[in-house]
Amino acid sequence: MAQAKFQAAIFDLDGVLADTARFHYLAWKDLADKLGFAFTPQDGERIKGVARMEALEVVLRTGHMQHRFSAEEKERMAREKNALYVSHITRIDQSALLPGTLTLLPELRRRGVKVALGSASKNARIILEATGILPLFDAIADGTRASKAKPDPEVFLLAASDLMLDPGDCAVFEDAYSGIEAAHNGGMYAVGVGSAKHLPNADMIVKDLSRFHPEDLF
Ligand code: B16
Ligand code: MG
Repeated sequence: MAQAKFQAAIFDLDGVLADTARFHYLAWKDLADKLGFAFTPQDGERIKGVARMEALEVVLRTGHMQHRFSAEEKERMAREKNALYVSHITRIDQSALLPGTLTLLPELRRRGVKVALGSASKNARIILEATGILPLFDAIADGTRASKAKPDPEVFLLAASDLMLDPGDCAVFEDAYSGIEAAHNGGMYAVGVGSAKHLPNADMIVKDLSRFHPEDLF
């Protein structure tokens, strides 16, 4: 499949660069346990790439409790979940990075390709710092800057704008269906990281970043 050459790579964080999705899952499961319903790893698939308050709705719907709580109670639940999540991610180190992260990002920079983050997470910087990869980014667009959740392209468009590039010059790497949609909604090429079964909408699929060949797109 012949592709245009792109000038920038925009990476999602959880599930693409770092193995932090399981900490989101564990922290939401803790809430479900307290509320008295099961939240399985399969249920956890549905919170991937989803912004915090929307993820809370997904969790509450799983237990048929979405109408039971006030806005204030939901804010408190999200705060507690986040405190538990942050307690996990402040303890991680480079070993939390997924295969390929530590080779691909420096290789792209060596080729003159711009490297940006496009993550829904408000905790992205903590993870980049804890894993030591913060200096590898030319731009960081995360949940502290974007107000609209994927599949809205806002976070990816912010990254492109930081790099002063057109969306069509950027290729996005994503592990979530809604993230692939967000890339397409922004006019960007989308590399799915994971399985074709979960990401049928991706332009290209790699199992993980170690399987991606930079010369194919950059
Ligand atoms: P936070 P990504 C997303 O990060 C996660 O996939 C998703 O599970 C999480 O709910 C969301 O960030 C918000 O995270 O609560 O830390 O702000 O995949 O877009 O890098
Ligand atoms: Mg993700």
